[in-house]
Amino acid sequence: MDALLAELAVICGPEHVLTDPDVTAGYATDWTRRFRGRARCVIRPGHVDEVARALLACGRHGVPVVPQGGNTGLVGGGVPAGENAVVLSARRLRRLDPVDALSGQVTAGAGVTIAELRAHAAGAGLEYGVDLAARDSATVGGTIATNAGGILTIRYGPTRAQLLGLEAVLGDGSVISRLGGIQADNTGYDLTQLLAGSEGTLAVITAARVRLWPAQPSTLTVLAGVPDIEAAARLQAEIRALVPAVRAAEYFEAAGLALVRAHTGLPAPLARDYPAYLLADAAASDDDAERLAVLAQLQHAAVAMDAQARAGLWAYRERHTESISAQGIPHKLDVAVPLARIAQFRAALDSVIAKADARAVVFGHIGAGNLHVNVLGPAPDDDSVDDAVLRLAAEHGGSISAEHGIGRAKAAVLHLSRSAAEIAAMRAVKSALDPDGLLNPGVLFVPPGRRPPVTPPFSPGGTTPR
Ligand code: 2HG
Ligand code: ZN
Repeated sequence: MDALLAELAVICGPEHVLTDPDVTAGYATDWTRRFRGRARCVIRPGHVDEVARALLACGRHGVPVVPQGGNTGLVGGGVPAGENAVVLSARRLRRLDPVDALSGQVTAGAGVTIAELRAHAAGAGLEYGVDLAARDSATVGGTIATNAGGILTIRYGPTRAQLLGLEAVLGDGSVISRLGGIQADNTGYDLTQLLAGSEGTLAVITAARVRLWPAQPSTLTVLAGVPDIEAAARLQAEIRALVPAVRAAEYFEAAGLALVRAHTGLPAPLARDYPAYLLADAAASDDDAERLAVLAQLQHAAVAMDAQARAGLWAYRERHTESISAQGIPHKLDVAVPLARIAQFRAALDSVIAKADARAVVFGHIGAGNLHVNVLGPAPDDDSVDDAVLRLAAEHGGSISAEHGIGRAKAAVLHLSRSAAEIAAMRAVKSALDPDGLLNPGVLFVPPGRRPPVTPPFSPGGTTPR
């Protein structure tokens, strides 16, 4: 056994240092199967002190560390690229404190899943403001590191909006901890917010103090057929104008629905087929429901008012990801564009996809302008369609990553969404906190000597010069 493995076995316990390639392969391959490497080993520390000692040991041996949560990421940010790195799985950091009902807060370990945290909060009559299809595997630590979005973003904001403080270990083994839950705390740089969305490049997150919201469960879900994305964008705006407590506004198209139905055997959701669909979910009163009844686009919608019927409608949206994966390895291009330009973007996307001789399945969180463009056809290592779609989003004043992060997948095109000055500042932060480049090298920033930018640089104001 090499010296580092022996040290890690002492720190974490030999049963928590995994080296069997059949076992470590699952930690070194991402959910899409597009990004895969090999792990020197996988460590599963059970306490923040073990994380700190493990990082020090890896640093002494000059071995990089890839922090990983539930491994549900979609941009290759939680798996190694080569064969040298240690994967640090945070799944055993499973602290879950009693809910502090007085402040509406709770402290949770990085390895607690989103479903567990949501159930824990619900037990106290409160709600954790993040929910997503991967809720049973995605973890608190992973969703903070990626600043995950999800279906409730239009109601409660992304993960970073839920955070009051973090406990985390920096590359040099020092522990920073702000789990006191003080809301009024204006004492300099906000390190919690810095680590949210840092994708494992600055620290290993071990626990979080999060705010909880008064529970406001869904009472009404509608699934409406619409002629196109413009109509879906308009309809969600009309619904949100009439009903104050809309929780989600989701979008999918006929092609995605066909894949879902073929994969799951679900029946058609509506009496006839439509080119596109809007799924909206609200904590609606009877008065709200009556107000919605005036909308012509909802005349032929499916309406669900109990949990089972609501889950039935949500299945058409939430089972897209697995149904697409059953077709092959998708290129997942998670973009956001201003709603005012979403129809123009969608039309231009068709010609980009046709040129690439590919097919696209488009769905997402339309209330947030967030579309998941899943492209099937091109080889996993062929980035040309990725570049074209991401450039198109930037040209339409959008973002190349709405909620999944940059990871390895988009590091080479970060300049499409960030200015040179911003990237320089981000690199300076990285060098200050992780001077030896121990944490997640190759994520967020292209490693030196790799592929140069292929597109014109970002210009302030959100559009790329043509
Ligand atoms: C979702 O919204 C997830 O369901 C996954 O963000 C999106 O599979 C995808 O592209
Ligand atoms: Zn999503």
